[in-house]
Amino acid sequence: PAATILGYPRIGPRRELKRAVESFWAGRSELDDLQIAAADLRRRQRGRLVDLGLAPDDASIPCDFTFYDQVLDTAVTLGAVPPRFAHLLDDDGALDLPGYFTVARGEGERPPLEMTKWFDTNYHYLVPEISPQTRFRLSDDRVERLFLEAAAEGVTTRPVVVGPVTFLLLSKAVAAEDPGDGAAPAAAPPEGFTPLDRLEDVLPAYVDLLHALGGVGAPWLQLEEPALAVDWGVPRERVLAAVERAYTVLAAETTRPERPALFVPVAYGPAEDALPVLARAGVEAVGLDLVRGGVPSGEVLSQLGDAVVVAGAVDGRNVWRTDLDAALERLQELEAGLPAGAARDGGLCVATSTSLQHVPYDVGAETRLDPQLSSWLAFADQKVEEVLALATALTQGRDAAKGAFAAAADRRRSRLEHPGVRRADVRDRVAALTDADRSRAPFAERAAAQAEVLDLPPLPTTTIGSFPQTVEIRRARAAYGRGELSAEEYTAAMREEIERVVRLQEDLGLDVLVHGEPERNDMVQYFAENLEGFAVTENGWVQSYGTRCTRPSILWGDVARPAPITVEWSRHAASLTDKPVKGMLTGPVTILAWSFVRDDQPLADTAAQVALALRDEVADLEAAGIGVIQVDEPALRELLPLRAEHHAAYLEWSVGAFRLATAVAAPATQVHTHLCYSEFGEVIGAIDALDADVTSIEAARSRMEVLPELQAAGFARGVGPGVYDIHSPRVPSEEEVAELVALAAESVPPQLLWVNPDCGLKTRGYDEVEPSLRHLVAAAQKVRAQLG
Ligand code: THG
Ligand code: ZN
Repeated sequence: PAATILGYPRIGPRRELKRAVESFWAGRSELDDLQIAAADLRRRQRGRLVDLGLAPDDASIPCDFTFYDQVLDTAVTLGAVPPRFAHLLDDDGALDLPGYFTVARGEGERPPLEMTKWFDTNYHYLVPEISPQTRFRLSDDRVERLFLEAAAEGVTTRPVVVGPVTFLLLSKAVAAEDPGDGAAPAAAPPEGFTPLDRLEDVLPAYVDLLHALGGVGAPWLQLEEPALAVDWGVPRERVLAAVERAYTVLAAETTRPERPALFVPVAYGPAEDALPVLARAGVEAVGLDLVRGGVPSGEVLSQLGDAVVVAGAVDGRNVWRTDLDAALERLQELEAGLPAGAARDGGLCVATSTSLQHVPYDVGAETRLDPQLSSWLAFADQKVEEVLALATALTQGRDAAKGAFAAAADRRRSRLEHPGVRRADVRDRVAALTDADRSRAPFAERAAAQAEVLDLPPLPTTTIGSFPQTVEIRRARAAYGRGELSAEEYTAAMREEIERVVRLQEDLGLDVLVHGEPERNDMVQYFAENLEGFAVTENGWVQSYGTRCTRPSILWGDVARPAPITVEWSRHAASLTDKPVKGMLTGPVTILAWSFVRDDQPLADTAAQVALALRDEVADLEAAGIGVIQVDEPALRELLPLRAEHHAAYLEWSVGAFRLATAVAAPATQVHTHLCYSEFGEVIGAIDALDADVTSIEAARSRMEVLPELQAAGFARGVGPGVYDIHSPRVPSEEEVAELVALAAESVPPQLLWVNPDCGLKTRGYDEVEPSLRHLVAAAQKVRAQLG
């Protein structure tokens, strides 16, 4: 094909798949209803892509549907299901759809596969568990079935599966376990074992898949290898050797029935060294990310032989209209490095840089966006059109697509000239900043001042900020959104909820209270709705994991805070109690990480603007008498660049933005932060550099493993390791919590140790939260007494 996309959103333009799956989970519909809804969604998506102009007959249209996650799908296809779920498999090792959901979500004492970030995106995949004994075999015919379903309707699609090297690199090494002992979660693997050691064993399952697809006449298979764009703990030579071996085996597989041609895209970053290896191994097409990586050198291009080059020229991860002229220039530069006439001969294909799963469906579905802002945006459907315009220009000359190019240029100009995109007031403020604006008094001095004002017991107890978002809260917000509830009525309802939450915390005996955040839909969107320079969407849902979605805000212009955002809510909460109430803000890095961010200036500059807006909020909270202020940065780890060489620069600006937001606080004001996810290793120095007075972190699942690491890194400020896991509905016993608190007290001096849950409570119910917090407070009191 001349034009393609690497993938398309799966959840449905109106989240149809989410609704159908959740309704099946809740027992409100049958498996057949779910299958029908999913097939219907797939049919409409294919129709939409054909209508947009992708060819129906040459495998231009990817077939990347999933009920939950594409990595889980690949694991299930290869039979790599952990032994604790072996009872769900039939005699051929196949898993039915309810069983598939069980692996994704767990069941009773059997934990699900772990979930983790998909590269540096806000998507999360399920981590396959691979042991020295995992038995790989082609165990599922879903890939062929989906191909045949489309073929029956006259559309020749291109199946998409995670490639063998990426599959193994993304997997977690575990110990072999006896399937007989059922519930036991995966234990530590043997010393030195890595999933990549199993390459030879997994390849036959891929070979069988090639045969199966050949058998149904699939002309192409997309084997995704995004992991090649990332540094792993494994030496690069070993990764490249695995690529060479894997694709030599797969490409050599030409026995009857003929296999599909292999298309191996490497998205999410540059991987110049991998492309020649893939071409040499004999794959028919390689894909590269021209947005995150540059045009490969002439030397690399000259080694690609007659492999088709699929150039990801349209950004799959952001929502801005492509600069078509700049993209065309890059494509032409690329073409010039390929054998003569490549584009015309089908040797160069235009594509998106990644799957479009990271962007919403259609700007046209937004009715409330400012029309000028809308005109600057390209969601998935608009990106398909951009890919087609570039392909036309490349093969037939720019004039053949001149309408699209002219429109793109107009839109860029309108964006460049918009007064909100460059505001003198905001820029002057950023330009005047000095190091002093990012520095507070020494920690010891602050700690003394805070101890005097706050008068807290040792091992103070607190929560991370949010309390359960009840049905009533959601209902009130929805009614307010529809205009059925006035602003006064809505505010009154939220103030009442805050009062309830404050009373509850007093009753529980917590030391530092929160207002519970009932007024917030999402910790980023809420701030975006209240800051200038941001827009929010109505239908711009993007899958975060499984059936869960977020609507990333669009950060389009210079950022300013027209009025205080959280102050009245916090002031109200503080007026209801004599205990300290913690003000709650979302940090600048997290606001950027979970939004679509302007692409016309460095992230560092945008972060500084957001930080200044938050700094004003911190100052106003302090002036309103709020003596403890938490600025959450759960996404600090998430934006860490994929390549180690870029880590230092990132940490410099991200930490600087946090400090800019918080350093306005007086020494007596206690600044907290909260970080999610337990993989802190690479950012441990940065956590210290944030210079927060207290840092709460996830630690329960890993049983405080991170604390000795923090100690070793010289961290000597307040720390609140989570003492129970809020991701599970289980209520921990007082003894369990006390044990973890005592364990933490072995690594952290009591005057620095805080007691809190792992994360916010908004996704839980009060029936779990109330007893859990009661046990938490009792456990803290017990350990306090033990420590004397
Ligand atoms: N907010 C934003 N991004 C995030 C998180 C967040 N990214 C990382 C992490 N948290 C992802 N986790 C979740 C958890 C729950 C939901 C989404 C992402 C969720 N979403 C609702 C749903 O899909 O039904 C919709 C929520 C809404 O109405 O806005 O439950 O916290 N920005
Ligand atoms: Zn958290």
